[in-house]
Amino acid sequence: MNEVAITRDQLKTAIDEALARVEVVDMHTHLFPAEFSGMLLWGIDEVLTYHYLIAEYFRCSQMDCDRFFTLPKARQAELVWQTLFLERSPVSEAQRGVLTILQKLELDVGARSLDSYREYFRSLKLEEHIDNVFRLAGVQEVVMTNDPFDPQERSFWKEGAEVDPRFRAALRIDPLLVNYPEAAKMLQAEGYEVDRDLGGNSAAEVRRFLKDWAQRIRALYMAASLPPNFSVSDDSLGTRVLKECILPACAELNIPMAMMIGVKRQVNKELRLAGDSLGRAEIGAVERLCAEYPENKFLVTMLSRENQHELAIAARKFRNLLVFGCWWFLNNPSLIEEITAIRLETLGLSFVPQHSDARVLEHLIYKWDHSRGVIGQVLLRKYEDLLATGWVLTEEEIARDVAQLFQGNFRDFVGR
Ligand code: HDL
Ligand code: ZN
Repeated sequence: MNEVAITRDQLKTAIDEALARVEVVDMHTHLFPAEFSGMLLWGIDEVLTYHYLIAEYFRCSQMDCDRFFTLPKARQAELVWQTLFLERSPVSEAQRGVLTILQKLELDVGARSLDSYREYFRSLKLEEHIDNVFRLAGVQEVVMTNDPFDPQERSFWKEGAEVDPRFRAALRIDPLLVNYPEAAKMLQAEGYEVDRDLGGNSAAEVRRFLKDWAQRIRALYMAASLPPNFSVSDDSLGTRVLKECILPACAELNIPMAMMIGVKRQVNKELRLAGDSLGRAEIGAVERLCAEYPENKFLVTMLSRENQHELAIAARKFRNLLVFGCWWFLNNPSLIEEITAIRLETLGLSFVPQHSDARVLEHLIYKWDHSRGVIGQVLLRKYEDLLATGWVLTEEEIARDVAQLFQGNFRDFVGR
């Protein structure tokens, strides 16, 4: 080994530099390229009306929810800014994220001037802004959430939209799993001979639908979010669709199935997109799928803190299982730190530490800045433990490890 060994007091700089240099593959977002006109959310008013902030706004406001959502987006943003930033210190992760975005865009955070921030965003050309945001966030590629059940998105793909190569696709198919009879109506309308009971030739036709769309959008994986009571030991329609349609199609295409488990949809319908919550799920469902379908690859993230240790242990048992991200309500410094330490201690470097779940373009800036900081601290502790044994480390090896975590593991697993 001809590289220079680094000392304990050089570790932090080496890790920080490796994290700053690595170009992340962000494997789950809700972003779209500029050509999907109108579907990409960006700018300060979209940042301020992110559903994470809407939930926090209603904790501090007695405004009627329905009335709030009838207001123009700009007015909603002003109410959030006034309530969560001017009337109280913005200490929550989502609130702090807004300020990190402004700071990294070199705006005057101390001025607290929404008008001046709006003036900056009005001056931008979207294509240049996308380049700048990817650069600031250190992101090479993002994977979208592409919903074939969304008429607007369906028409884009059917028109053969040329897609910015930085935006990769994932086929999102929740309705097939959580409400197959309803999903079947759309498939029928699209010319697939399925019936609402998955009888006759329906399973083959659902597989054809999945393969058609996965190939049309060049999906890196298929994905679905699943409830806390997700189970595969029943013969429900959802389980049959998973076992007879989705997994065979994924195996044939050699792409993973991503399962995002533990979401409790719409516990408070008044909050709309902000109305979802979480629950602890049953890890046995993940274990049974990985064991019974060794020819399939599973990307799994779970929403409950209580599921994290057992998910890491499940990944120790099945190499066709790749654990990813600190999803949604777990995407907070205290939990990223705890979860990343569990994963490094049980899985070494064989996991994907984070995805942004960015819904608004500028989220890439704050979510990756904050996560790099926390993950870097955990890596520092682990490398310090290594050096304490007399092990020798080089900067090149740290850069190799960081690239594996933030790019390589995902790319190797999806085979792209
Ligand atoms: O189902 C999902 O993909 C979740 O990430 C939801 O979109 C959720 O609303 C979200 O944006 N979480 O960050
Ligand atoms: Zn998401």
